Amino acid sequence: MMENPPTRNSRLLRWVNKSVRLFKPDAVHWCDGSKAESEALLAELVGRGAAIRLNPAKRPDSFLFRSDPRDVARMESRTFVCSQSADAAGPTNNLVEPEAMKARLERLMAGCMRGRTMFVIPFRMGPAGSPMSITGVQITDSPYVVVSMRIMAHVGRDVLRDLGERGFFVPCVHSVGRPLAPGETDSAWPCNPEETVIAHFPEERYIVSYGSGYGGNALLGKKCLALRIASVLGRDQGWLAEHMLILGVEAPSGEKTYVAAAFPSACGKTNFAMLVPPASMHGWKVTTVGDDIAWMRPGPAGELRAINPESGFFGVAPGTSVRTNPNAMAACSHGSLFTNVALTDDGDVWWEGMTDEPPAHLIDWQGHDWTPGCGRLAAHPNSRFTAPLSNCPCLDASACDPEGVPVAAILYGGRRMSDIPLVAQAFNWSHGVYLGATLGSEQTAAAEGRVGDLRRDPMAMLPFCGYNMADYLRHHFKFARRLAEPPPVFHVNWFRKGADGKFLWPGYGDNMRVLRWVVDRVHGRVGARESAFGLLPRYADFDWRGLDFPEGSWNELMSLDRDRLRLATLQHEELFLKFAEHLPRELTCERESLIARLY
Ligand code: GTP
Ligand code: SPV
Ligand code: MN
Repeated sequence: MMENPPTRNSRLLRWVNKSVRLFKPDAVHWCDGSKAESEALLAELVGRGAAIRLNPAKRPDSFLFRSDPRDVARMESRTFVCSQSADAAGPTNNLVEPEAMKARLERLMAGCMRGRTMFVIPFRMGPAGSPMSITGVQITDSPYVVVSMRIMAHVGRDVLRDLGERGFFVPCVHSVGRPLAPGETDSAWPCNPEETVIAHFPEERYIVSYGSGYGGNALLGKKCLALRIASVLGRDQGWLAEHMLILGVEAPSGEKTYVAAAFPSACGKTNFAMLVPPASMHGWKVTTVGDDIAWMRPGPAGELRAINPESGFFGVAPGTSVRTNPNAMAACSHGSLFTNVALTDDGDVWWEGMTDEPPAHLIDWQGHDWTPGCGRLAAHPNSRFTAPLSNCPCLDASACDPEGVPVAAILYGGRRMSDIPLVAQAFNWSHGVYLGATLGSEQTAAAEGRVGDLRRDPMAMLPFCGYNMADYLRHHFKFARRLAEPPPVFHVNWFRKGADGKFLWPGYGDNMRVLRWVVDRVHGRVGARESAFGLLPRYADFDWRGLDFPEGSWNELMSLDRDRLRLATLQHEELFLKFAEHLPRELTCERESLIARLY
């Protein structure tokens, strides 16, 4: 079974052998990341009805998957940070003691791969030759995960070659948790929702995920490694792992400014990362480095440097259209995987918002006939496309630069119907950390929970921080001291609604107007006025070419209600109380000066 493994890394071999003994798969397959390997797996999946090959004339090299309706999003209630102490995991993570979790997993996972092939996927997060890149090896019994990982991470023979005999890697174990009895036919999307566990062992840099095949639960390089484990590595090694997109802004003069932005799940990172400026803003251009995760560290001159550790996009499908995000549409036009979207009669995909008029007939995400007005959604709200970075027409020229790109500004944003203005600049880094730490957002379909509920989501990292959230906030202050000059920080909100329940701000491409103000602030070209919330643009500070946005609407969009802001500080206090003695003093001071500004 283990004849001729393609590595001599002894830790890797020991771990793979141990996994074989425990999980008892029928076969072991070491993945080489080749196109042929992926094609063979996809052909097999199509053959047994677990995937649908889309019409090659419409969407070449692309496949549709339908998940079990109980396995459609990240499961935060089943996600654990198994640290040695409750203090290390902090008040916002689910904690189970490492030894107890391991005992539970050993019981749960004994023989869990019976009747299946165990795949070993060596992968790299980050550009080739980058000092910031990290190697992982995922063991999985899901061929869907194998073909997805090949898009989302770098998978190839070079990973094991570079790892060598002693190189560091993060071991990631994954099983769908559905062993097959001899002769038993497999379901199209095997999973085990009752027993799902996604466990992180931060001290050991080790991940085990059982029972789910979907997204961040199963593609372990993404949230598990590149955010939860990486945040811990960042704490220990002096860098930051963030739930951030990275984009480049090119001014008509050719000046290039990189911006990183943290928004919670399904709050517009992909759209913003691939923004198409309005035609009226001649010469402004946006390029994409990443749409979900940023790893940031101080560069040689004390500048802030960032890489996107991912090689693909795992983007929310609904709402994506030629009008809202033509670049994402192009990125998933070929060589892409689709999960839980609808199938058209001519073998293409469709989802809510892709076109104004829905097709007259579809097969919905659960495989049922669908017609407009039938009262059901055709695509699941958290349906996604998996597309390679290289497909993106607006990919930044430095997206794969091993040194990363220099980041000149950081944005934090949430989905807030009321109270929060379109944009504000923090007075300084400390105030910026406060704005990020107290970020609130209305819950989306990207995770279980009631959609629309407002929750505090510090730095958009609430579900992704692998250690004590308060220590993570403290790490931001420590980190900034290693920069020559901390970058300016901004707070944005595209989602404010008027009394009529409609969005006040057109959003999407028009967010370029906000981005331009940000870039102009970075380079000291435009003013701002002081308010209790932060530095605000004046109406005249914005580039309004091509948009008729009356000053009255602007005033509504930017308005601050002192009473409501005062009330909000109570919610901040509620969060801070949870952090107890771990809360950085800087944040207590920031809250005090905010309260002072409100009287
Ligand atoms: P994850 O991949 O889950 O981390 O999320 P993401 O932040 O990349 O999500 P995505 O960009 O796919 O967010 C999509 C949601 O944001 C959709 O509901 C869009 O309609 C909405 N959205 C994006 N940009 C805007 C905007 O400028 N204005 C408004 N009103 N909605 C927006
Ligand atoms: C998110 O929920 O923030 C995502 C999707 O980016 S998943 O990879 O499923 O976590
Ligand atoms: Mn995300």
